[in-house]
Amino acid sequence: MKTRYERISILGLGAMGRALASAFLDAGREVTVWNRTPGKAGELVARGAREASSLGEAIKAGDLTVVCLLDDGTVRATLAPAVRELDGGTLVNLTSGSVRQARELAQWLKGHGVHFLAGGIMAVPATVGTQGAFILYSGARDVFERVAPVLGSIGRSHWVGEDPGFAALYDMAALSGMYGMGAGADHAVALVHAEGGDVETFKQEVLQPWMEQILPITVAGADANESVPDEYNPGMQATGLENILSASGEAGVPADLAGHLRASLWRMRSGAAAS
Ligand code: FVH
Repeated sequence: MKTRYERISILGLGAMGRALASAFLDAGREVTVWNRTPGKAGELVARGAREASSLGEAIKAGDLTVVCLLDDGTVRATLAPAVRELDGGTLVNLTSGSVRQARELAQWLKGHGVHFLAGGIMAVPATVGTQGAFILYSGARDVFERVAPVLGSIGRSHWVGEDPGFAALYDMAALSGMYGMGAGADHAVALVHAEGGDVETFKQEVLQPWMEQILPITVAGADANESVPDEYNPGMQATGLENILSASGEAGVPADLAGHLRASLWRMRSGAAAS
């Protein structure tokens, strides 16, 4: 199959679908868009995109179909009536979902003759198409190699394996890290606020530089089954968490998160002591 994928069809014009379409337009591609609810394509049409009046029309217009909808159920329900139109075509799904969902979607589309790649977007709409954005892809390597040059317009492309579930796996795992970091930052700010500290100063002058400094050590020490770096000394960390629990209690800030972290570190310390 030889195509340069000049014509891209985007299914889904939520915040992310619009950002993807915009980046493809910036890269000079011929873009056709479709959304369940019409009326979201105005700016894109003004910049040269074409709005399809039906899903089938959108699929036929593209060499490459890029799907970015709410969730896996939405993708299945949307594609089911039009799956015959996709036979022999190439589809990249950038909708977030679970590992099993990605594997099952890949199997279903393969059964309909579709060249498929699963994706996980490591970007927010505002960073799509910039240097900071990167997208995880998994599925057949030859499909990835064919479409990678085109997909480079929306962010740096990382192929993470033949198993179509792996993009979702790494995406969900990375988001888990992000939510943990976010919950920690929320708790930190709540503490400062409750004790009358200057939240903005704390965020800019303490929290951000501290998190930047500690991030590589935290990531390196993330696998409790591996040897723990000296700096991570779980015994010291578990004792240190007691101080956060005390500070939370004194400030009247719920300490659930620190409580969970303490339990986890105590488990790690027991494991380290046993080995
Ligand atoms: N936005 C972000 O920051 C994150 C970054 C990482 C990746 N996620 C994932 O991207 C998917 C889409 O996210 P989104 O931000 O575009 O989401 P919305 O703005 O809420 O748009 C949702 C689109 O899905 C369509 N849709 C919803 N339900 C249905 C349905 N039953 N049938 C057909 N389409 C449906 C919706 O259409 P409409 O409501 O305008 O008619 C939008 O096109 C998502 O997986 C994130 O986890 C984004």
